[in-house]
Amino acid sequence: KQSIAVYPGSFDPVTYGHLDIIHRAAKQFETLVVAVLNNAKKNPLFTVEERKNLLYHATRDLPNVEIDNFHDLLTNYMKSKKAQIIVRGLRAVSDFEYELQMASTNRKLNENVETFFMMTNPQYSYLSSSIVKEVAKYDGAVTDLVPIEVEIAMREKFKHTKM
Ligand code: COD
Repeated sequence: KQSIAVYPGSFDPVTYGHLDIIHRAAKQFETLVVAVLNNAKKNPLFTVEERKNLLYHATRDLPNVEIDNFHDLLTNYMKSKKAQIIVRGLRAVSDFEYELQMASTNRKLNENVETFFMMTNPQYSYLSSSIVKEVAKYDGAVTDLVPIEVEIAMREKFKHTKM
């Protein structure tokens, strides 16, 4: 019955793990809004605009995917978009506790909000933005982990941190 779903996250930066979820979720909803959190507590590598641009490039072949950003509470943002479904990805048991906490909090804040979980593609189950940043920082190969634009953007960021 629902036509719009929101896939929220830090996306610092987007990886093939995120993109796998985006492709699959886009098939299930009329519109999928990928929403980047503005004021992440984790000291981000990319600005919100940079993260949005990378997402925009990576999803340009998906006409029903929108890229946006939000600040403060996710449930407030959902209200403004008239959306009631949150999409999240699960990689391992270790994700479960945090995800349950978030889904329950969001439900408490707005009882109409439902969180839909999608299992990771086993091919990407080990993949996270932090791992990708670490590999790129030390010049490891990230070609199979992120789109080429993301790889170039990371190299550019880390260029100055090397001695
Ligand atoms: N395979 C499958 N899924 C994956 C993979 C992978 N390889 N990698 C990541 N994912 C999934 C994650 O499990 C997650 O569901 C999603 O992709 C995004 O991941 P991240 O790491 O970019 O995003 P998070 O977890 O940092 O996002 C957290 C939010 C920004 C959604 C959260 O902090 C939030 O909503 N903040 C706003 C404040 C708020 O409303 N708080 C109340 C609720 S707690």
